[in-house]
Amino acid sequence: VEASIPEPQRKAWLAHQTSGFKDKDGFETEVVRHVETTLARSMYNCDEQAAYSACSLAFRDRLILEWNRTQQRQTFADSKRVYYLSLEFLMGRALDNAMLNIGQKDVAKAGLAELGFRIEDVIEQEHDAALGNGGLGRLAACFLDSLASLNYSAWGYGLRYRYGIFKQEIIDGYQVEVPDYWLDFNPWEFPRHDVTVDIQFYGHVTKRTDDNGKTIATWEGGEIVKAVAYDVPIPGYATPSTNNLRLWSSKAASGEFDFQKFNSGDYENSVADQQRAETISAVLYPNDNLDRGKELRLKQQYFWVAASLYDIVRRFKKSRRAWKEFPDQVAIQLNDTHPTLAVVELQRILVDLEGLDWEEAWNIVTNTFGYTNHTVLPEALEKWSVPLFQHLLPRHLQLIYDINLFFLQSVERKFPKDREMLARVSIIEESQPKMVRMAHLAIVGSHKVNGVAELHSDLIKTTIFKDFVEVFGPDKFTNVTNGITPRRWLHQANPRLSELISSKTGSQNFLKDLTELAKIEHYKDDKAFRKEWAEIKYANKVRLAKHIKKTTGVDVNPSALFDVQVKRIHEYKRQQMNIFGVIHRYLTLKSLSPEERKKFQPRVSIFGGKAAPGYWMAKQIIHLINAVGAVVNNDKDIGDLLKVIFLEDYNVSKAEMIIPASDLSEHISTAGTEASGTSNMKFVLNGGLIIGTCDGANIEITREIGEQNIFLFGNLAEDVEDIRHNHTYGSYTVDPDLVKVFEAIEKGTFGEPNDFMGMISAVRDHGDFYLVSDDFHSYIETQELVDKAYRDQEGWITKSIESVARMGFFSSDRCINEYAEGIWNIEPLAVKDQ
Ligand code: CGF
Ligand code: PLP
Repeated sequence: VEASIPEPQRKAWLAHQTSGFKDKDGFETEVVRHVETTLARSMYNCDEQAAYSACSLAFRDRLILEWNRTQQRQTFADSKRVYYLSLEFLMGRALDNAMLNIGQKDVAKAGLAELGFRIEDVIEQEHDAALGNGGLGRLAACFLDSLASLNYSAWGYGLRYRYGIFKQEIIDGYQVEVPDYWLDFNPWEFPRHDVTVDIQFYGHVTKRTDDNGKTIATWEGGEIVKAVAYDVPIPGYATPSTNNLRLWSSKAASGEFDFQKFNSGDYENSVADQQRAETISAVLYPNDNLDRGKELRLKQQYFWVAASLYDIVRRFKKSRRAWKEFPDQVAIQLNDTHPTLAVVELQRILVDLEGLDWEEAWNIVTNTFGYTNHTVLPEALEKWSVPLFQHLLPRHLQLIYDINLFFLQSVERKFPKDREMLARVSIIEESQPKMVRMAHLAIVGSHKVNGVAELHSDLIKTTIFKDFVEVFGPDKFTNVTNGITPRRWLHQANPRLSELISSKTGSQNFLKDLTELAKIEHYKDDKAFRKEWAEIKYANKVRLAKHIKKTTGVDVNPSALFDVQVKRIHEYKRQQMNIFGVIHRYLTLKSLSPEERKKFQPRVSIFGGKAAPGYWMAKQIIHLINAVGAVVNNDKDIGDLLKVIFLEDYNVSKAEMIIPASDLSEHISTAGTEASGTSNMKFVLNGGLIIGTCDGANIEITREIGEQNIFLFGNLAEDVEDIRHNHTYGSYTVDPDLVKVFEAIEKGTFGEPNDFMGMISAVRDHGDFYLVSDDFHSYIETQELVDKAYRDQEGWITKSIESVARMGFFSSDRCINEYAEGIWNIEPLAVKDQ
């Protein structure tokens, strides 16, 4: 790298390489410098917000040096890069993570203390970067952490939404959505006004034949929008590697605004172009596991994919290699079907712009892409109407038809005369209007397709993608079980537990190789170790109890069992079953004498999560939880025996506080519906036990930690279809305990019953699609087993320690290494300590 710096600049460059703070005093100097110059404030009026900003800038300076070096190292190595395309990156806060990954949190803590600040208060100033809905976006964020920590040459590509997922307020028990404007001051992004790409929409296609008889298609007309790059440095843990997340922001191509219109008095329209362009990256669609088919969403997808591919291709072309080497240099992973247009866009670049033959281009395309499926829910599988495509992306629609034609011809050769097979696998659905099936396009355009947990990967092969297994053979389909980064989800979220673990494993190496957790199992009978283990959990619960008091006004007893279900609100995740169970518990307690009640295990039922703004049933569930809380929490007969809490605005930074404080967490989806789940892994890694169904990664968690350490219940995925069939065609009765719960709601125990009738009739009158009634008895019984197990505190601690010790498999490092070996064919880049 050094040799590449021109002679006149080398001396200054070398001096600069050693700048940045090295110790506490140096850190303080940097903070003061940033307060006084970058922020143009004085230390006299430096509040916590300014301290946060200056501290972030001091760390950012360090990161950016490493980021530059990393990019240069990767360019010089000229080896294969992986590009992770995700429409969501749920990053959370950056400062704490940067301090820990760089290994300078202690320095910052001491420095801030000398300047008169508590580091916790400074960290709290940061606004979450919430560019995602839930599990899928957070998985992408964990992957970025692992890619950098493992020294892979990797870039993330996403959209820079001006508004991330909405902020949730609970008013009178109802969810209210408030816009999340998070960009006021964001020290973690670098605008790259020099890196812009023109993106075309609409227009028409003309075709002509060249001198060699080849058809040349040209996409003309329409409108152009500018994509501007914003770069976010991603620090690896305990390595200098600092990767890049590039987010695109949309801007009008035609400059600021139309002066002519302005001068002629047409004020509104003078800014219309600009506003229309900026709308593209304005807001994240707030649906999790639901496709709504809105035009603006398709615009977002193409805008982001086209800008990213332009960037990737430009980088490849600098190496002056032959096109056929593209897949040796570039791997692109499609996170769900959202970026599937990239398949078509690359084919367009190669055929229309670079003049390659169709076959050669298509070989390059299919060897470049991999596709990750995250759901089997039909309402989440993306489809776009053909007329919409025709209007917005006319050339891409033609290419899709060509891709489909060649694909169907190959299918026909393999399955002659099987018309139905052709209709089933076709990329075009012959409906009214016709639809483009994005998952089919993603499968046809990729060399590997993976699910995100074993059960899920099996299910996609036997259900939604069954025909494709016959067409392509089973080897194209594989599994990579999800993982989580132990840096954020253990070391950062639960520092005391991390420290206790390192005191027994002998180092912090378990944060790089999570299987080293196994060593703590030797200490599971060690009295002092167990005592500290329990104390840490209790302290985390005290902290959460304070937060509950502050935000809801309710006092909860930290000695009670904390039972937590935090995740997006969705019928398939079955928060309704949980709250029905809570009502059952309440009714049981009310029916007992005060003496009998005392034998009951006190519980705090904690819920959190956002409902998509248009998801009526999910909003009703939130309302019922709050309505039950309002009654139960004020019932003098009940006292500390049961509290029901809804925590507002669940997000990554709240998750970091809530997860370490749980005794029991609920992962109770209808079997076969939750592809994996990742919060289940986070809870167990923090010493909480799980009550769950045999679904998603719960199954592999059970295999790793042992059946004795998890509370499984409910019907199995393989039986769900038959049970549903029986609901419709056989005899169907609601579970008697659940009937009593419904009666209590209908009597008005929790306020106006009509407010909750949707939830009741879904179970009672509309076929109970999610099997709430079928699983209710088993759920209630298993909750009783939980109470019993929790009363044996010593037994509980043993389960907790054993579980954590056996969680090594669930690191996102393992997961990323599996992608690297099995899908991307890429190796880490050696990094010499500099
Ligand atoms: O992806 C999900 C989550 N809702 O974001 N899917 N989508 N789409 C799945 O439902 C989760 O089960 C999974 O853990 C997550 C990440 O793969
Ligand atoms: N939302 C947030 C804020 C999270 O932190 C997580 C995971 O930790 C999720 C959603 C995903 O949760 P689950 O896997 O339970 O769906």
